[in-house]
Amino acid sequence: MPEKNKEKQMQQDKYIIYGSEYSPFSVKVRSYLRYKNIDHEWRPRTQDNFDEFQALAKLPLIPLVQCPDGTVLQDSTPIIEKLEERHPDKPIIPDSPEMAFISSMLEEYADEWGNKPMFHYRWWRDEDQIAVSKGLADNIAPNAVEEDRQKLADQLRKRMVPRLSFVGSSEQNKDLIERSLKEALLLLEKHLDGRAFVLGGHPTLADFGLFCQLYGCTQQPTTLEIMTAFPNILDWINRMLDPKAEGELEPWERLQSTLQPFIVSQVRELYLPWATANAQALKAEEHSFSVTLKGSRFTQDPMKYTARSLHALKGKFARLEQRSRLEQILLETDCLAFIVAESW
Ligand SMILES: N[C@@H](CCC(=O)N[C@@H](CS)C(=O)NCC(=O)O)C(=O)O
Repeated sequence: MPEKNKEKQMQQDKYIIYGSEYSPFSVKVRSYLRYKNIDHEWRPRTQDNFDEFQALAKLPLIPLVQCPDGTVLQDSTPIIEKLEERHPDKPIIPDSPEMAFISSMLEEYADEWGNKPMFHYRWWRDEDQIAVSKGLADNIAPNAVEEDRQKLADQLRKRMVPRLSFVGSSEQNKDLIERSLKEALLLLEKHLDGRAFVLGGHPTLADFGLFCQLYGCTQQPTTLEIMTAFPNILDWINRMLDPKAEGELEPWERLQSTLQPFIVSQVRELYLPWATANAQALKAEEHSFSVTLKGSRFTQDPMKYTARSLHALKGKFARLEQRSRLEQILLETDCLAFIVAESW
């Protein structure tokens, strides 16, 4: 077989993931593929392969996974859930229904709220805008001459800064978003003391969702500086870039003393009231909504995707046959009323 065809043939035997080192959701799926030992090629989306990417993409978003049979998958949560069905070894969804739900709820919080501080710090201050746009341009145009790369960095910075409002980053919301990251780091640092992964000895969906947003924070000068005070989190991020199982998961009773404060602070007091208000605003066809979170007024334009994914999370709860243990945990963390409420 000619060398070129052999190469093509080999490519068809594995998954191809189009992504970027600067895209938390792409890094999340790449870590998952690495953990599962699923044969794959990480293909950074660059100027050179942009047409190839566009021909495959239904949405203009990364990550995009092309399966060996040619099927294209997008959106990190369904990508992982689909691959989990096809590759059941080393499951990342806990066996126990209550911990499976907690893991999904933490992932949902990370995708929808945890992304806010990452994105806000990325594009708020000059120093971070300059560093990240340069890093992005280096990734997108690795073969361009320096002058063209600088031009691209300037264009990216100009394009991305106005997108801050998409995640609700504004003068009014800035303090709450920044405080939310610092509180999350303090609580997670304690939880990861002497613990390899969020739910115990191996990674679950919660780790993949949480770590990638915080990995993004290590690429930005302001958040990198903040994160140097959290060595357990930095070690865990390093582990999560190429995770290996180290042991069994722990039951809620063993996790509770440090995981419950994290869930209350981040899921109960931020993600759930915000996502619920977001869904209600969409239902009422409002163009903007406000909600009080941790005593601060937070205003944002509603996001359809967040309403759909909150609905999907609630569906996971509603479909559970045995949920008395989970109900008890959700009562203890004060999340239950939000999970059972009609919102859509
Ligand atoms: N819900 C999606 C979100 C994906 C997403 O927002 N991707 C960003 C990068 S992290 C993106 O592609 N933005 C547009 C671009 O980079 O062209 C997922 O989980 O995959």
